[in-house]
Amino acid sequence: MALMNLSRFILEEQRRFSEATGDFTMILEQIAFASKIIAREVNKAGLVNILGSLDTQNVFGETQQKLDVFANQKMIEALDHIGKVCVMASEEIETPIEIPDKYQKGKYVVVFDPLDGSSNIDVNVSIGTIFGIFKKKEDECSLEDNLQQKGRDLIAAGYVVYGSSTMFVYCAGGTVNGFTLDPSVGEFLLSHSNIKIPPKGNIYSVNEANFNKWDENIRNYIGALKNEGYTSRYIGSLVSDFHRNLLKGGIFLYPSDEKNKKGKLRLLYEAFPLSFIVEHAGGASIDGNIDILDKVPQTLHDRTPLIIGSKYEVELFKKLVAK
Ligand code: FDP
Repeated sequence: MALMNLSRFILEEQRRFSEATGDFTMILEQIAFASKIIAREVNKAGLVNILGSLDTQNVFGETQQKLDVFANQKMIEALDHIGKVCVMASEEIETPIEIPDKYQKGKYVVVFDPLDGSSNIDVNVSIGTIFGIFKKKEDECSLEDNLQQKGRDLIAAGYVVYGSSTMFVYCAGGTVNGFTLDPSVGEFLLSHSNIKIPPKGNIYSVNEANFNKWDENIRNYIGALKNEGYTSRYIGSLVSDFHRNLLKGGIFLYPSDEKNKKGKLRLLYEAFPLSFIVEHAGGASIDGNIDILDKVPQTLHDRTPLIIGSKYEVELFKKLVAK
C-alpha cells in the first residue's frame, strides 16, 4: 500500500469540497511545519541547553520556559504571513495576535496552546501543541468577536504530541486521523486512520492530590470508577493524557475545586479543540453540566472545568455529579 503523508491526506480531503480554495489546507500544512520545528527543538532540548526558564512571565504569572517561547514564536511565524489568517490567540499572549500590516489578512481564526504541559518540559516527559481553527465572522467584527465564537463553530482542530515519537492528530469535521513523524524523511505518515474512542475504557486521569478540594460527589464519582475496577494514569500534560485515553478509552477530568473554582484548563485553545476531536471520535466532553462545545468564551483566557473521554464515563459523571 502506498504511504500516505499528511500533505496528500489533507489535499485529498480538500478535493472532497468543491468550494475549497486551498486556504485551509495551507494553514494545516503550516501548523504541521511549525510542529516539526518544535519537535526538533524538544528532541534536542537536553543537548543544547535550551531547557530552563526565561526571566519573563506569561499572562498568568507563570515563569515561561524557553521552549514555550520558542514554540509560540514558531506557530506565529508559520501563520502570520500566509494571507489566510485574520487573527490568532495563544496561551502565551494576553491579547489577540494581530496580523502585521505588511501581510494580507485571510478568512480564518487560529487559536493555540503552543506547548502544553510546560511543567513536564524539564523532565523529558511528553508535551504537546493544541490548535483550533474557526472561520472569521462578518467583516465588521472586532478581533475579540472573532475569538469569542462557540466551540461548535470550530471547523477543525488538532494536536501534536511530542512523545517517544511525534504524532499529529487532526479532524476537519469528518474523521479523526493520526500521523506519526518519520524523522528520517521529515514527514508525518498516516499511522492511525479514523480514530474512534472506545465507548468505555478502564482508565481515569485526574490529579488526585486535589481530592480533598473536590466536592463530595466528585469524590464519589472517582470512588465509583474504582469500584468498577478502573486504573489510574495521570501524566500531567493534557495532550498526552488525552491522547492515551482517545486511543484506549477512559476519562480525563480537571474539575473545579476549592482552589480552581472555574477549573484550571483554558476553554478556547485547550478544551475546545480536544472536545471537537473527542466528539468526532465518538466520545463526549462536558464542563460538569453542559457540553464544552456549547460554551462561548467571555474572555480570551477563560478557564473551564473539563470532563472528557469515552461516552460511558461522561454519562456516569452526568448521573452522579451534574446538577
Ligand atoms: P501545565 O500546568 O504543566 O502547563 O494546561 C496546563 C496543564 O499543564 C495541563 O497540560 C495539565 O493537564 C494540567 O495543567 C496539570 O495541572 P496540575 O499540575 O494541577 O495537575
